[in-house]
Amino acid sequence: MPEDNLTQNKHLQKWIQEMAELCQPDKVVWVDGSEAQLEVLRAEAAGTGEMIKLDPVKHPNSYYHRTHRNDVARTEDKTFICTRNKADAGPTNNWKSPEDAYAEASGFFRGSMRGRTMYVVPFAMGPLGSPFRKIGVELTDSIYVVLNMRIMCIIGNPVSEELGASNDFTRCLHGKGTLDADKRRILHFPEDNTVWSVNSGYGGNVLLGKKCLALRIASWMAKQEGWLAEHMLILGVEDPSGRTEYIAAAFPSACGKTNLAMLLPPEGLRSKGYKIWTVGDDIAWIRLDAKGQFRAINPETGFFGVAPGTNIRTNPSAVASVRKNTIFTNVVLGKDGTVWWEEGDGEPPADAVDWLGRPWHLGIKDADGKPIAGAHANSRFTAPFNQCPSASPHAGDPEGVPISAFVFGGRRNTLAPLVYEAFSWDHGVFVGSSMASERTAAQFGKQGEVRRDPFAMLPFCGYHMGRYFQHWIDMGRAAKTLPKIFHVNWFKRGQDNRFLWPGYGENLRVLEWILERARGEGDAEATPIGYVPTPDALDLAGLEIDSDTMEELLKVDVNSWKHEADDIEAFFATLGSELPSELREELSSLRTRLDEKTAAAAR
Ligand code: GTP
Ligand code: SPV
Ligand code: MN
Repeated sequence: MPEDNLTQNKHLQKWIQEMAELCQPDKVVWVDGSEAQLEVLRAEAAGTGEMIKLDPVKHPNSYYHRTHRNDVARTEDKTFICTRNKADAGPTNNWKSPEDAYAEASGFFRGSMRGRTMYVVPFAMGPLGSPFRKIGVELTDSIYVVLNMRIMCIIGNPVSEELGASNDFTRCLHGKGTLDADKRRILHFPEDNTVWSVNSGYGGNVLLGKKCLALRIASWMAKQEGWLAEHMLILGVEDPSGRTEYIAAAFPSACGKTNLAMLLPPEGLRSKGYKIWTVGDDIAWIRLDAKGQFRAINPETGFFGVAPGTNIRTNPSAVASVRKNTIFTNVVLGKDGTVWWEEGDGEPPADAVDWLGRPWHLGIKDADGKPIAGAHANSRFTAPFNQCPSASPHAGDPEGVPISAFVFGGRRNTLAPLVYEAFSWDHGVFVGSSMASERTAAQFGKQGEVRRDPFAMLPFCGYHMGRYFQHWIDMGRAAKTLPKIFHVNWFKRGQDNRFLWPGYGENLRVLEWILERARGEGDAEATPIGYVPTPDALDLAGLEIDSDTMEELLKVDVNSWKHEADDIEAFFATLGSELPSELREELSSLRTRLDEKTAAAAR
């Protein structure tokens, strides 16, 4: 049973006591964050098989972990916003009343930690002492969670010291339970500053500082307190003159945030002298400073990145980041203590097991003759931020970095051009609000299906989406310097189903144009959907791409966009009277511009 002297904080003491009475752990252990204690936990997890220690030479201080086969991605249908009024969660969220949610989940938690240890993990999102910083405490029965939290945020005594006697912390309770998928619940109580997660062991469901606190709870706080909590990467582009400008970009899960944040300039542009600085790869907290300028921090201290597709050509910085002190989840494991994944570097280990623990080799096929992937498509690495060669020296700045441009993007086979610029702030908010993308392996559901994912926040906005759009409009009114807003699509495909754009490092060519436009330079043509680069506006030096492909990439097909406008209208209709009138007007202006284009073509 809990020891009384875990903490002097009365609020924390009382809550730990209550949760321990509910879950009935054999022991309650305070995680102080020290290396000595973490070593004990690593050894314990390696002893029970919860984690497998990898080859200490090839992967120093690194571990392998496998989640349950039914527990490999976020489960949006088991994720709820629990507010007293259903309307506050809005139509895009699953809702439960707080009473029902607590009652049901208490049943799942009751006695679930018998024979287990409950770890108390104080954690901070954002630099200690920063005006952005929020504190949480996660109670969990998983060492895997503790070790991941250690990489993803600041944990332990420095955090509890900063918390002091305050009651201002997010109460996060996680239990593995039985991993029964039907009884899995990821519950958010923004009115109580509380998160409960039960019957899961997968990243986004259990590292409660990440999507649960830093997006769902934080977006609620941000609305009240006048700031923004966004599913955005942050990167700095240092140009040949030595000037660094920062971009914040929202793409849905598994749509390229980590890759863009760590971009390595392609040869043609490197010789010009560009350098990219990584500030964050998944979450941005954004505030207006005293001068009315948007500034952003990355509240995390690590990467929880998609493994498949990561290799020395696509993302050398990620490869360097996972060299040591890394946890690999659901990838291929070699008997020699190495790991591998599809489209990774080198050959897979000769004697290997797949993410399900079955003997596996490259080319192995299932009963229907389909190749079996060794790593799950949503297998991940957890790696410390400061191991990234492009880590920005300003990533830990307590005041954040100034943002010059916001970028939205999705995974669209067709329709959306490589890049376009919004006409104004409100039009940019419209572009963000009407984003859509194909579903990926990062969430359960039909893969490839196009769905609306406004601001890449559909699974992460902790309140009514219509009010969230209004908040973006209001933030623009409060700002004195307005960043320009852009939309990108790296994923347009040709007739042969191949990607038209090479992507990855070559995306810098698009960022260069974005920053030129943000400064009021760069050539563009007005189209019904926004400004698109003129044929010569992008620097394509050293890139082999023919003009037909570029034309296809930058094309705005008026008829297809008319269908898109209908689809946007149908989505907007689900928000009812909470849809800001500004966005209704933007939709109608888009339609007018499309009709004018048709009329002009007919003349
Ligand atoms: P989350 O961590 O789920 O939020 O994902 P993310 O947005 O950080 O996506 P990530 O960078 O991990 O990329 C996901 C997948 O998209 C990987 O398989 C990448 O290889 C692929 N990808 C990333 N950038 C590009 C690109 O520019 N072009 C193409 N074709 N694929 C890309
Ligand atoms: C995402 O799905 O957007 C991720 C991974 O970044 S998770 O932490 O599982 O949400
Ligand atoms: Mn993400």
